[in-house]
Amino acid sequence: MKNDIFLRALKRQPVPYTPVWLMRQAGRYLPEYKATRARAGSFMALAQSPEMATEVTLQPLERFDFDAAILFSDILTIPDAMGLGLSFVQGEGPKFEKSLRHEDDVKALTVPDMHRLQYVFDAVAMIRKTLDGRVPLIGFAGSPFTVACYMIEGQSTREYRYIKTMMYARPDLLHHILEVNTQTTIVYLKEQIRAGAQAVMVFDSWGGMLADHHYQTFSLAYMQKIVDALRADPECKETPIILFTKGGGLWIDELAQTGCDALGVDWTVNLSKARARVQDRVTLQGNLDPMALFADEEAVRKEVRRIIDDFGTVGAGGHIFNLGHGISQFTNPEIVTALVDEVHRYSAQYHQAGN
Ligand code: 1CP
Repeated sequence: MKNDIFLRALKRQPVPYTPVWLMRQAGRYLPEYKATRARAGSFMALAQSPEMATEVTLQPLERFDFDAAILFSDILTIPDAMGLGLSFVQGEGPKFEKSLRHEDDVKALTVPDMHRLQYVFDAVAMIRKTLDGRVPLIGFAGSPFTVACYMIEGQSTREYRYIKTMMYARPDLLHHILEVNTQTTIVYLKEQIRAGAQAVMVFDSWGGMLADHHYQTFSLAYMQKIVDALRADPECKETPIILFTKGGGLWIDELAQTGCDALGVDWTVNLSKARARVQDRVTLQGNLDPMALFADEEAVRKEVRRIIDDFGTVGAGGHIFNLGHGISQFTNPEIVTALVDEVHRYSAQYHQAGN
C-alpha cells in the first residue's frame, strides 16, 4: 500500500496529515465522467461494466490527491437485483418500474441471487487491481431504511408519504422489507470485501427524517445487524466500517455504540462537540457543507481550516476530511484542488505524533 493514511485514520492510528476523499467524488461535476457516461448510454450500463466503472472510479484520483477511492456503483443495485427494475432518467434521478406498496408484493420479496450483483464484485476486483496499492478502496451499500425509501416510493421523494404511511399503518410490512434488505446487504458487503474492498460505508441518507424512537427501530437496529454480521465473519471482521446517517447528529452516541469504526457527520454537527460525545471511540468523517464549494478559493480554504481547527489536535482520535453530503454536480472541479491542498497542508500541525 503506497498510501494507507485513510485506513490508519479509520483505526485511529497516528498519521502525518488528515486524509481526504469526497462523497460522490466520481460524478457529474467532472467533464470526463460525463464523457464516459455518454459513451455508456445509461447509468446502469456504466455501473454494470467493470471496465467503465474502473475508469470513472479512477478519474478523480488522476486530478486530485485524494487518500481513498470509492467503488463506482449505486445504493440501488440491490433493489434492482430484487427485480424492481431500476433506471436513471437524466435530470430526474432514480426510477423503479415497480414500487412496493401492496402486501402481496412485500411478502414476495426475498434476498436475490448474488449472481445478479456479480458485476459489482467484478468491478471491485478490477478497481483494486488497477489501483495497485495507490490508495485504499471503499465499498458501500445503502442502509436498509434508505434503500426501502426508494423501493416503496419508487423514486426520490420530499415527503416520504408512502413509506411513512406503511410505517404507521403496517409496520410489520416495513420490517419485512428492512429484514430482507439487511440480509441482502450483509452478503453484498461481505462479497465486496472478499473481492477487495478495504473499508465499507453504509449510506443512511434519509434516516435523519425519522422521529427519535423510529430512527432506532427502523434504521439504527438494522445497521446494527450489519455491523454485528460483518464482525462475526472471520474474513470481514478487521475491515473498517463507516456509518453515515445524514441529519443524524442527534444520534451520534447511539451510532458510536454500534461497534463501527467511523461515523460520517454532516455540516449541522460541530466536530469538537461530536468528538467530546463519542470520546474518540470512533473516527469522525466530514463535514464541510457541499454548498461551500460555490464560494471562491479563499473562502473554501477558510472553511476547511475552521473544520480542522474544530476537530483540534488529533491525538487518540481520528478524523477523515469529507463533505457532509455528496458533491454537487454544479461544482467547479478546480476548487477541489484547493480543498485537498488546504486539508493536507493545514492539518499537518495537528498530527505531530504521525511525523
Ligand atoms: O446519471 C448519473 O450519472 C447520475 C448521478 C449518479 C452518480 C454519479 C447516481 C444516480 N449515482 C451515482 C454514483 C454513486 N451513488 C456513488 C459512487 C461513488 C462516489 O461517491 O463517487 C455512490 C456512493 C452513490 C450512493 C447513493 N446513491 C446514495 C447515498 C449517498 C447520498 O448521496 O446520499 C443515494 C441516496 C443514491 C441514490 C441516487 N443515485 C443517483 C442519484 C442522483 C441519487 C440520489 C437521488 C435522490 O436525491 O433521491
